[in-house]
Amino acid sequence: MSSSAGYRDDGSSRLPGVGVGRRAGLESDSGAAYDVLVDDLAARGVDVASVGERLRAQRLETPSWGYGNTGTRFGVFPQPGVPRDPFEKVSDAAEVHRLTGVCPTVAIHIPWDRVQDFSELKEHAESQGVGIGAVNPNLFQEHEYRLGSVCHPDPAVRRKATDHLLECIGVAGEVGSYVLSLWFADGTNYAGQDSFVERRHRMLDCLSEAYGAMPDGMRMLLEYKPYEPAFYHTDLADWGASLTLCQRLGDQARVLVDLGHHAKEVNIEYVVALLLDEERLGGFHFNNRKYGDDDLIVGSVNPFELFLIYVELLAAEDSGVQIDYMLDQTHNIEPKMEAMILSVMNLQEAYAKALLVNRGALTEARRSGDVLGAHRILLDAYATDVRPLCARTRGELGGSPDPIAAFKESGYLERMAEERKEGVQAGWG
Ligand code: RM4
Ligand code: MN
Ligand code: MN
Repeated sequence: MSSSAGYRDDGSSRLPGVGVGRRAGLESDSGAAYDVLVDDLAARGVDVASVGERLRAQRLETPSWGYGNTGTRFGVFPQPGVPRDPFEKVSDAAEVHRLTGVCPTVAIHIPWDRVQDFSELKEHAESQGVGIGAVNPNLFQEHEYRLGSVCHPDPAVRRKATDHLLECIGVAGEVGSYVLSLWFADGTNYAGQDSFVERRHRMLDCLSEAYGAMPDGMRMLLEYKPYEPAFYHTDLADWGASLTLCQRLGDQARVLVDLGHHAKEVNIEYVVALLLDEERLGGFHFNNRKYGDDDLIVGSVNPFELFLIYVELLAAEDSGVQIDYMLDQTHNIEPKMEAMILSVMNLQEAYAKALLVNRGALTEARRSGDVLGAHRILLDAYATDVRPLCARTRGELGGSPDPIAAFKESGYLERMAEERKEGVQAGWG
């Protein structure tokens, strides 16, 4: 049997806790790979120190629901060690932060993460070195919401939905969060079922009330999605629907882009640029998809698209716009914490590559109409192996250069599987 090209499997390439055939050094912060990269970047005129500084400032929020059991409508596969309550989910998020150094907050979903005393959850998070981030109201599971929540034809159901939004604003206050992140399952399944415009007006009324109740400094993020669970129309179907509603609500209402929530051929980097130019991009839900809202590991399907999105996002950083970068994934068959760590690494790499784009040369190529010259400037950055730089960054932040290996070696999962073997694991519902 022949070995794959360029690799020898004589055992010398094995790292403890890492699968067979992995090259050593790619996630190492010391050694030749890093030095070669730095030399190469310096020769290309890259200011490596400032790239390092930007990388160290990257922040990514992980979702509490990404640590619990999830699945599809066909089934849910439980995994050993899965948290049983919001406190344990926060502990897992804190472990991801310890290993990567860039995930200091965790998003919560209410009622999935409802606890008796939210100040206790906040204290628990702080004791673990993290904070609570976006608060996500859940307006899609209760039976009253069959025809929608804030768009429901019955005012009593809209009242209930609005009260939940108000409750979540209160929760945000208790946990020290300044982000109310909204996704609505509202929509219809059949043509003629309800009036598009009336539903939109109902939503605007409910959201205006919630918006008015937000304290200073709190932001409302409005996520859109073209279909599912509604199959004929969704009340916030695309970026235009979210943007125009935000414009009606006020400056603290911003659009949230979830990478899984577009029709298949939509140019997401273009949407990002446009929303940034309108100063209305407020949040991101990172994940990846092949077909629908698959919630797979970000960068696993289309890493080039992710890079191009970051190329646009850099403009936001230059203008100082606040964007909350969050992961929104469900790890159905893959180990959850390892999946989260890999996602973070993929985001660090995409960001690092975007930072390497030679902006001056790009502007010049664009001005002179050098179509492929401009394109190749992006390709050059994308083709750079930035893993040693990202590894160095994690180490500098107190995390681990190779966080997946460190996670496996730590025995955390085995300990949790033992500690959490009694009781009911957290999951949807
Ligand atoms: C939705 C959407 C929301 C998330 C729920 C669980 O499709 O992406 O952001 O909160 O799933
Ligand atoms: Mn989402
Ligand atoms: Mn989604």
